[in-house]
Amino acid sequence: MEDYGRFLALLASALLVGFASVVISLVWVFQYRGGLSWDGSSREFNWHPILIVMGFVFIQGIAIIVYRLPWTWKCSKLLMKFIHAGLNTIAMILVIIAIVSAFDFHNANNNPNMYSLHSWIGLIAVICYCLQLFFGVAVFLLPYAPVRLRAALMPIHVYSGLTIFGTVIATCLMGITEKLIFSLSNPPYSQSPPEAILVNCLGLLLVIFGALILWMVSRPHWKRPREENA
Ligand code: ASC
Repeated sequence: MEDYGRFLALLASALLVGFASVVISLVWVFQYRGGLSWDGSSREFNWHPILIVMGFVFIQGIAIIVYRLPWTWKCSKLLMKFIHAGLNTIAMILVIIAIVSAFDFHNANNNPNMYSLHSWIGLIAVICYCLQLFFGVAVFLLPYAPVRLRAALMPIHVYSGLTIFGTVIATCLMGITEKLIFSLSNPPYSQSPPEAILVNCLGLLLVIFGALILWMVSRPHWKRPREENA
């Protein structure tokens, strides 16, 4: 592979930034927001940012680049498809639990649902992600679709996957911002208390993580070499 060292450096950076994002979301919840529970309180809502950062950002990001890992090029394409679909399935389960925690918290406290732009775009992203996974499995993993159909749909699968991933990160930024505005009052967000700085940094890391994944996936010379009949 051309530039193996540079690929590894980018991969290590992405893993570090992604891991740091998960850790910061845990610090946010445990240090500032009272931790986790499943009882309709704001501690139930706290599952939402943690599971979204873990599943929708970190695991989805890794799922996007699994085909690029050079040491997997010896593995069968089918195995890599199972890993790609499996990681996305794990992410989808975490995302569904995350959404339920937000709705459950709202309903238990008579808060309205689905009025914010965060919730509109977020729900659309979740629905598109589920459809993407369903059609991805049906067309590319199961052995039924003819090669011409696969070839015609592959650019759409790649495009919609990357669009969903970018949209998810944008949606996280909206969610983070509205949560800080809602929950910081004494001192308010505008006075930059430590929680606000920490969570702003989380948003920054999510953007950097997305930028690293999109860079790695868009370098043509880091693509898995094509096999015959694959
Ligand atoms: C697949 C697969 C590919 C593409 C290709 C069409 O299912 O493994 O490499 O679709 O056949 O672009």
